[in-house]
Amino acid sequence: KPVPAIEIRTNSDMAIPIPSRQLFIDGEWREPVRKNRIPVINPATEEIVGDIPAATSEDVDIAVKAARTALKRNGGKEWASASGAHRAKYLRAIAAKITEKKATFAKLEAIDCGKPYDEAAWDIDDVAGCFEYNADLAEALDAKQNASIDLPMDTFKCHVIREPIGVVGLITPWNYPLLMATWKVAPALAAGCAAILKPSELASVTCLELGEVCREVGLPPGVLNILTGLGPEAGAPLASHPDVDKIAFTGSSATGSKIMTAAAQNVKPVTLELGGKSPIVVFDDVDIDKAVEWALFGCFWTNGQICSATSRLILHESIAKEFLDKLVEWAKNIKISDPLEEGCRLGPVVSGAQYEKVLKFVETAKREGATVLFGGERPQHLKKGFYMEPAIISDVTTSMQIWRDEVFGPVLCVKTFSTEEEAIELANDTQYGLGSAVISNDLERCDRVAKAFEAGIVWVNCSQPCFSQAPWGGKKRSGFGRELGEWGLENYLSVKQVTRYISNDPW
Ligand code: TXE
Repeated sequence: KPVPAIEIRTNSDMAIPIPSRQLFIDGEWREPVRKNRIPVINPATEEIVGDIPAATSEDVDIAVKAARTALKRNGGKEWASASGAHRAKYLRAIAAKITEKKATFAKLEAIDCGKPYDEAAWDIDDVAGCFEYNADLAEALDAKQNASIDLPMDTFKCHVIREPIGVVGLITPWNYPLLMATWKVAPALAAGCAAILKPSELASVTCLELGEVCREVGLPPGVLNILTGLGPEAGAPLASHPDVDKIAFTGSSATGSKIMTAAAQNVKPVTLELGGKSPIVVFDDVDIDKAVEWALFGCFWTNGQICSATSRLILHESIAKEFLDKLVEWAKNIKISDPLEEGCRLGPVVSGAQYEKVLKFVETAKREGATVLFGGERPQHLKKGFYMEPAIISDVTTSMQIWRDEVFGPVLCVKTFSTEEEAIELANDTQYGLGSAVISNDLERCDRVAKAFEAGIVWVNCSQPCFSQAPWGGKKRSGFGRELGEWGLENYLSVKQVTRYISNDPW
């Protein structure tokens, strides 16, 4: 369904050059020690449109030192032990600058990762909102300091101090480049930590621009350092660095497992937001048009490249035919184009490698006996770029790869059910546990199903909405820990009890 366009535009006046940047360390732009760079490829054209610096372990060492110094400077008064209200001013200034540059950020995001411009613009609003929300949390933190604890003995008094956990490493993916970084950077800074952000090598451009924003608002040097580079060369040394106090990661389960192993070497805490294979259960009492719309949105939003994409449609058998006919009809009408083109709803997949991977998933599904109702191929009108028609796949069994594994692309697989119990069993038939959705007019049933879902997030009569205030994270192989809301801030705080003996009697 059409959504209001943000601005009238043509493709030609939208394309902008990729700024040439270095690593952002200690408040300055610095060339990487080994001087290497990684090309930036526009997935819509397959052309190289710029490059980003490639950090290695030497740069990680320099950035970690800068972050540690930032925490200690002026006895910590400048940042770590300053009031939350002081830090909130910087977060608000960052939010304001990003809003001011919204169109530029959105264009860069669209060119870098293939996200439709309108979606990218909404992401940038969310980025600014997340900085604002964490500014509120930083201010509220001041009132929570020195809270006293009731003890069973009046010869002792106890209070609790909430301190920043220290230097944190933040490793992020390419699907929501700046937003995923913000989910980590904003609470880390609100808590008083100093951070090293390592965005994905596939989409780092807007994260580097965040460095420029930090410079413009005068964020104290070393509080946020941004190291672009390859996973094994820049991410791995950050995850295993002995002077990093915590790692927060969003990405694949395989890399998450490596990061957990590396963090274990130094006994440091990790939060992991990993993959998903989220279900959307549709009962037979629904308004079919509305449910079709949520099913499409839930799986094809951001080209299906969302960890929480509801990519398994579990459909009541009595409405299956009508529902699928409509779903296919609507999927055919989704506008696939250059992300900068007006009205684009589906852009290209992020990279050549990811494109090949997604096409192979569809091939394997066919080979295993599933039926492709629509899509899964290059649209005829687009000769270049990593484009694919959204795929809808039925006749799926629970042993097929398409049912079991995360695709991370525009591919929806469908199974039917007849009873509520069967629907729940199918929904939970996955190693993952991130998102889940139920669509029904019977709200009591929705409540029952929501409780039965083995997932960290449940959507009722919708799919994918996400708010800075509400906790986000998974169960099972989708990881652990919660981002966003007050839970997100807790990740970056360490709690210290101070207990004083107040009696004059000797112990
Ligand atoms: O992910 P990685 P990739 C899934 C999706 C995709 C697959 C691979 O299915 O096809 O993962 O994508 C950094 N130590 N998701 O290769 O490797 C890396 O540089 C430390 C789902 O892009 O997980 C990047 O910054 N860091 C996912 C980040 O980890 C390392 C989103 C994520 O990359 C590292 C993205 C290492 N050894 C992909 N190796 C989601 N669930 O949101 C890589 N990195």
